[in-house]
Amino acid sequence: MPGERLSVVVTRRLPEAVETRLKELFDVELNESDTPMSRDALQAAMRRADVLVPTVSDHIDGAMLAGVGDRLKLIANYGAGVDHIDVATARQRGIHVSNTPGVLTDDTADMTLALILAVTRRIPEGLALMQTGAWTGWSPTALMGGRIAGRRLGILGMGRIGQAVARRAKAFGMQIHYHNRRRLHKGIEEELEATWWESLDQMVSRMDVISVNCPHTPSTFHLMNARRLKLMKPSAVIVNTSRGEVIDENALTRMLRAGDIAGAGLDVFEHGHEVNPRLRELPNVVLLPHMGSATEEGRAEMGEKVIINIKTFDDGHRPPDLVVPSML
Ligand code: 8YV
Repeated sequence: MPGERLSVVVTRRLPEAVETRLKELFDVELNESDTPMSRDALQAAMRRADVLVPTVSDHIDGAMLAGVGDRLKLIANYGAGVDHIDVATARQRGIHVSNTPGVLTDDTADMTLALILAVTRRIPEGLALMQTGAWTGWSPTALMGGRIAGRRLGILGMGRIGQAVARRAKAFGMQIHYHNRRRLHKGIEEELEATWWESLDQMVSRMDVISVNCPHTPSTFHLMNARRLKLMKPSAVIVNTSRGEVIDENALTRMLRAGDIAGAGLDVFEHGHEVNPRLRELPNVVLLPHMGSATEEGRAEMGEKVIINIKTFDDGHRPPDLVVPSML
């Protein structure tokens, strides 16, 4: 009915300012518990909402979408990655899906460099020494890591975030290489002094650092499988700020334990927050709790994007960050 406010269900607590603005504009139902909603609660919420604002913690598959009725019209994801949503089925059912691209690029790229440095310069080991009081003073041979300047960085997935990683890594003196479905325009390649590898196998076998920056899709699942991980130089390290599913985590753990790969920096895991316990035991592994986009600024801007997408949809237009299956 004209003038009626949209009913919006938000599945997780968002930054306060985002929640306040959402409440000013729409009839908002919040999940107050700050833990993900159960599957049943989520499906029930989707039945009574015009718009759902989910996060990466909500798995919205075809079976779930089949039982949501006709009311839901927009899934305005709070996040860039949409691999937890069956976008094709949503579209078939007339439900739009939008996301928040662009605003978390710099933060995620910063975290990628932080992981590269943390692993290669052994920062957690130094931190542990200080925190336990075990440091006995400077030594010429203690905690020697590897210099990243001059090293070859192979970026797997050269979208917005991959390119932002390349810019930063270039400033650190690294040599930029990449594998991507599509080759970059010549101008960008020249700016980044980036070398394109059509063959991922060949790139992987020649790099000192691999950075995973591609989304998780059916074609990128386990792209870094046991066979490819084995192609890495034993002195090389791998970092992932994208999605855990792109790396075969068990194979990676085995190789790290055996010393076949020198180290890893992981912000994301194959099974959500269930991290392989063996990974936690390894000194050459830096683990972070999916915090690549966790800045005050980034999370606020993600909220603004969600609001713009809902408002534009409410005004009868196509949400600016509409995700269509052909983009995936
Ligand atoms: C977000 C992310 O914080 O946007 C993404 O795809 O992976 C994260 O950095 C998260 O998805 C919030 O839903």
